Amino acid sequence: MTNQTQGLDSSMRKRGKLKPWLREAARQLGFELCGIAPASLPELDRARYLSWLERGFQGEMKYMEREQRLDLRLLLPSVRSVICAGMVYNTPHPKSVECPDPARGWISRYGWGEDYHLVLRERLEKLLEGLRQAAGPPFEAKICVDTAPLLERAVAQAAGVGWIGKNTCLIREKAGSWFLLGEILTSLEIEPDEPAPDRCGTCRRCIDACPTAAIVEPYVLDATRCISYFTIELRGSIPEAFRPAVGRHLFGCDICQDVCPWNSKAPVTLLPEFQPRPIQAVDEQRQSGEESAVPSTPVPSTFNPPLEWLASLSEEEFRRTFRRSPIQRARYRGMLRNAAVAMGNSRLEKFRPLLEKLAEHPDAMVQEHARWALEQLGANATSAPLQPKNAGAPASGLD
Ligand code: B12
Ligand code: SF4
Ligand code: SF4
Repeated sequence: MTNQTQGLDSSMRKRGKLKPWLREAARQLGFELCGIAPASLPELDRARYLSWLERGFQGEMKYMEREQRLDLRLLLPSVRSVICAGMVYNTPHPKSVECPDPARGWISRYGWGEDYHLVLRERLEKLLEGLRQAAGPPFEAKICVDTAPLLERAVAQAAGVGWIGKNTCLIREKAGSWFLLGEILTSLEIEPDEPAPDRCGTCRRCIDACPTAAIVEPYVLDATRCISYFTIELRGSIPEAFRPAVGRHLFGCDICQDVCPWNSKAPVTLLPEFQPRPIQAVDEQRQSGEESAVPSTPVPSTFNPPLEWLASLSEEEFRRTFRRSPIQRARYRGMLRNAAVAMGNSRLEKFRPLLEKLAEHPDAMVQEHARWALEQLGANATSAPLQPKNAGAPASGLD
């Protein structure tokens, strides 16, 4: 924030200028989007969330069952307003649907760089610091980024930041959906913004493109079918029926956003935090001339990396490479599991030695996925790789 915005006088609130100040301060801190929501959630969102839980769509994500999500006062008893901020993480790199090479794996766009929880929180702390100076009398506040029990998209929609699309992502005209959300709950009374209207219209591209038919109805996502859930949240085995449809995804999935027309001209960020990170572990190995099963092709970054690179990382290299990265969440064994599935789906014989090695891994889950992958090579070694669309997934709930 510049000195100009920091040095606001304490009568700012009375003059009704707090909101424009907030938007400008947020923008200077890198939040392209900012809006104010009232402290209570719309009734419809509450009902939809409860119905989602009743249908068991949270799967193993037990943290989703904490009903504090319905009452912001349980997070901050004095809450009167929520400042919702969105930060674009899109970069000029191609989309997953434009990168068909089966020998490379897809790490979802938000996973290329720094952990967004840290990036957003650090900046929200600065915003709050500025707000304390600008708003006058002391007030209470709490910062949330993703992990707090809060329905972030419902709150952001109420704050006019965007609308919840049929793919369940928050979308905004011109900005698309490649942005992440963070909030400041505050005891300050700030005039709320108008909720953003739904602009999905008759489009259903995301529903049709989802490889696992996880968007079971427009605006309703069964997380237990979503590749993002399988590759990041699930700690155990990926259900066999879904493995072919997981394709070459290593961490998360971007397909339902890649195909969204509102993302066709989405803005990009220059923030270094969101750019793909170089794969240092491999570079270091190369420089030191260490023998390893790393690929012979160049491995510049986390953008669309060769599968054998990930499958060859030691646990220590994994930790070093993904320090301060959201990929840590999937854990080492989870990423090996995902790499095995992707290598199996590639049907490429060149992965056989690596898969045989993973089939001997001390972790039983990694072993089992590697054995499954070897069967895929054996079953149809000469055929073309599976296409992502509904490949081998159980019947869709949409038909
Ligand atoms: C659990 C979770 C997941 C789960 C479940 C996702 C889900 N859709 O529920 C999994 C692991 C699958 C996941 C995946 C992803 N996630 Co996530 N995730 C969350 C988390 C922690 C909670 C989401 C939640 O509350 N789900 C519960 C359901 C009920 O909520 P909902 O889907 O928003 O449901 C609303 C609407 O669908 C609507 N609705 C329901 N029925 C109906 C019917 C009609 C007719 C209408 C109009 C509306 C409607 O009302 C519901 C309540 O408001 C949030 C952070 C947070 N604390 O909120 C991040 C969050 C939603 N995730 C985020 C991201 C980036 C992703 C991924 C893109 C990551 C990736 N590339 O893999 C994918 C996107 C997948 C997708 N299509 O949603 C961002 C989304 C940013 C944005 N612009 O929307 C969030 C907000 C994190 C953040 N702080 O930025 N995620
Ligand atoms: S599997 Fe991929 S396309 Fe389908 S809902 Fe999940 S993130 Fe979207
Ligand atoms: S692809 Fe179409 S239906 Fe899906 S979220 Fe985007 S605009 Fe809405």
